[in-house]
Amino acid sequence: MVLPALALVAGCAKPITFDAGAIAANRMLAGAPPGFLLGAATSAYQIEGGNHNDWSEWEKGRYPDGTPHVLDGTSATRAADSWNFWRADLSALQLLGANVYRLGIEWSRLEPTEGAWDQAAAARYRQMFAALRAAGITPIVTLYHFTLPTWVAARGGWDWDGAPAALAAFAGRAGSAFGDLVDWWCTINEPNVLVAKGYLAGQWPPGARDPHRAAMALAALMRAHGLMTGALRENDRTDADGDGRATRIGIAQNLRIFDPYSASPVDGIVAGAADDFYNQAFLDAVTLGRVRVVLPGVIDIDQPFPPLAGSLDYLGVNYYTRDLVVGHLGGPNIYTPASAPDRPRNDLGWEIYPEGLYRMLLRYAHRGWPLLVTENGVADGRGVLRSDFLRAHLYAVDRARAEGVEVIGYLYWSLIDNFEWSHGYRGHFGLYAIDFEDPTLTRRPTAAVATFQEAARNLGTLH
Ligand code: IFM
Repeated sequence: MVLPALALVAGCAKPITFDAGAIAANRMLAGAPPGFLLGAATSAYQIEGGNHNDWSEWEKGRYPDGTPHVLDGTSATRAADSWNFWRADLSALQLLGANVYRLGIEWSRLEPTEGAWDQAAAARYRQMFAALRAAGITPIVTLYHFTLPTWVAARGGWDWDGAPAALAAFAGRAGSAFGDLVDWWCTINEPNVLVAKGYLAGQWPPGARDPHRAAMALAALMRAHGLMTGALRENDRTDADGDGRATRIGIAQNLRIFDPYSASPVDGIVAGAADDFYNQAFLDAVTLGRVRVVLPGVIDIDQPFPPLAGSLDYLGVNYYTRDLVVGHLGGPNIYTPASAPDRPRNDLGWEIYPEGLYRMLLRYAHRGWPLLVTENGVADGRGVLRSDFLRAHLYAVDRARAEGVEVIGYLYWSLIDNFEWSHGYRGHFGLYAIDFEDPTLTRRPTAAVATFQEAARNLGTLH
């Protein structure tokens, strides 16, 4: 009874279920146009090692009950050491047949104190971008992926009203320093996740559980994105790839399906509210050119903010899973996620639901932005789920494209195993596995590399 009820409340006549035979028969990306972006993604802090910021401080801390902020008390001190092993990452991309790589630059490394600029670090990033381009791999550079320099955190992080301007100044500097090598920029990674984890769940810095602060932080991130776009457009005037455009700017928005668990109105209302705050608020702000965050009974922010209007050249879609929502109208949590019967789960317990990617691509089609899947992946330490996961999610992309959705690329998360925030080294998302106990940190291809290569051959980026 649960699933039909679910479909009814979700407003679809029939639940969408992919057919295993159709997925197996699909020639992944065979119909994608030339120029389709196929590659993988990482973030600076999760792979580089050697960074000092609000997260490295958070890692040292514990909750009041004594448990460490990061499972097993691990840290990203060395991570995958990509600061030194970046050439191994480049080889891994080449073996895949990737034509694009989304990677981050670390704000705290480049601007360790306010207004400073680390020339040696900038030179290393330039070396990486130049090597990628020489290998025919387009860099997509993320400017802010969850970590703040300690000087920003000391002023209050996203509670500091100077934070949006400070991040925009960094974006402008990055635009001038790297713009001759980089056209594709991602301003902010998953503002909604940052707010949910850092300001509602208390699991990431600054460790708050405060809906009012959460809404204010989301509003600050909206302002930051608008200002960053302006700064990038002003400071990066060089068309690095000769396609007539000096910048392509997007955000990477985590999109999660919130389906009501049952036909109970409470599940439906709460699923809708979660969807509004998590999936929709940031994108509405961009569409309307207004900083707008509404949490009924908590806060109602609605102010014009012209820099947001027209600030997206593409929408980055980070898609992983769905939550089946059992809603609560009182108590500390507005919902508890229920288990979907008979669906596989990844190592972190997330439902594997490729139909959700298809649903999201359809939902965000025709909003004025081409869609780029900037992250999609599975935590799978045993390497038994990833190939099928990739095949099924590329089927979702192909099917959406066949129905007229402008999907311009797909990036698997992650290129290599990395530091998975509060899960430490327990979330093995990599197409290449790393044994973090092994001093060589060798990148070892998982079985999914062959599946990725199959897609790359169909696309024509691997011969
Ligand atoms: O590792 C994260 C990444 O930093 C942001 N998107 C989701 C990934 C998997 O949890």
